Amino acid sequence: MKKISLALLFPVLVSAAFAGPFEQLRRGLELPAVPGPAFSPEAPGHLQGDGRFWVTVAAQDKYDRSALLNAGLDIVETGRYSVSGFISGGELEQLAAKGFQVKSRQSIQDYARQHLKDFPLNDAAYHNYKETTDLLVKLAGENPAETSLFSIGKTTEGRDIWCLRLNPAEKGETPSARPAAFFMGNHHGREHLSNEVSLALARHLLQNKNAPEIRKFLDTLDIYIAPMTNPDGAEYDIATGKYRWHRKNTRVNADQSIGVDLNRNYDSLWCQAGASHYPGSDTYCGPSAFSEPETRAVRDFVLARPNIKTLMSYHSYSSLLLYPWAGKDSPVENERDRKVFEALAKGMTAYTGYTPQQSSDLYVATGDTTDWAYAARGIFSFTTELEGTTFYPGAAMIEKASAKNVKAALYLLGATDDPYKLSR
Ligand code: 0X9
Ligand code: ZN
Repeated sequence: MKKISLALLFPVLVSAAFAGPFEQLRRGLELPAVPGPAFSPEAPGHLQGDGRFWVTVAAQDKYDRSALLNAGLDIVETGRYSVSGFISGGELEQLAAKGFQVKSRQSIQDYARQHLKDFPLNDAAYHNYKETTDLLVKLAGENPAETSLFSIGKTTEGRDIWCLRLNPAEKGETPSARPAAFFMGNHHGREHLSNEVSLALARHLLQNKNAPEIRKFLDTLDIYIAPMTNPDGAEYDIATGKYRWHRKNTRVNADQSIGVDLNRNYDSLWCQAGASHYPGSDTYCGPSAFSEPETRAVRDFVLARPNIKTLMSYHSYSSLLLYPWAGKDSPVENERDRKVFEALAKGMTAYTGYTPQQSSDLYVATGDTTDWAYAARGIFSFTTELEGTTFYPGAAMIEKASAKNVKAALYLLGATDDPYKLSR
């Protein structure tokens, strides 16, 4: 009931956020006024109609963080005593009543005024969808003996989700008995760095294909790299020439809000803890598990390839390496598997310097890629939260994050032949 009435209220709150009533809303909630932006570039018209707020809320531990996620907060930054992130106007209104202490809040328009300095012109080094496609076509064209390129499915808007396969023995969708590793980027639109790291991995493997340490992978493994799992979301994020902090895909929901959170749409405890049934929420789980063409494409790809042993889903940001379970507090039940997860995490973070931990130690969130892949197929699946302090860390971060994450990926590839060797 509550959710239905919130959904009905949402358009009202959104429009209230854009005119005089916004001030009323702020006073009505008895929250401190947000200090004005340090400077005032042109109004962020590209965010018109976006009713989200950037908030900082007191949170002491993973239980507080999980409760906040359940209350609709899309947690982006985690501090010792607080978290920050985006929340819809309707869900923000409920936070105080639910016992949370909102330390600061600002509309996404004010947040953008403070954060959009000279981007995205300076970010030309990042690959948009066309550039990503072109690069993959180029890599495949230059390395016909080692690679093949195919689409694992179409998105909501009809874009292809490209997957580069590195395997000289089997091409395209031909099955393989070789152990396989599957790398994915850009489940979340605004996390453009995750596309770059995936592309850097593909480039590194092919540029060094004759070096013995890479050749052994090409000769024995079946490697798949899908850098842009959510191209609609990534394109939507940059479509106006200014970033929109868009996380989800671009499905138009019943209430006209945009998008389903693909990392809440997998069928692993779907839409229980840490996911929202409210379409306007950034963690909206969708109308049903696998309701989205993007997650169905990943599901069908994985289920069709029982040879997949390891999986990496790149996200940003926080410098973390996360492994199941994400959807519950308890550790992976199978002790041998747990040892493998911990050993792989330790091995990879030796190269990145990131913090290895069970996903739910960050917060409990259901329906993510890695829980599903491990539960469905026993795949050793990881989420990397790349480094940085923003979704838009600038061009220099591409090289920095890629260098260490490529090394971590090579470590993962080194274990893909038999991950259980790490439990012995
Ligand atoms: O919330 C997510 O989907 C991931 N973080 S992000 O900031 N990139 O959105 C984390 C997924 C891992 N799951 C949990 N931490 N429970
Ligand atoms: Zn993400």
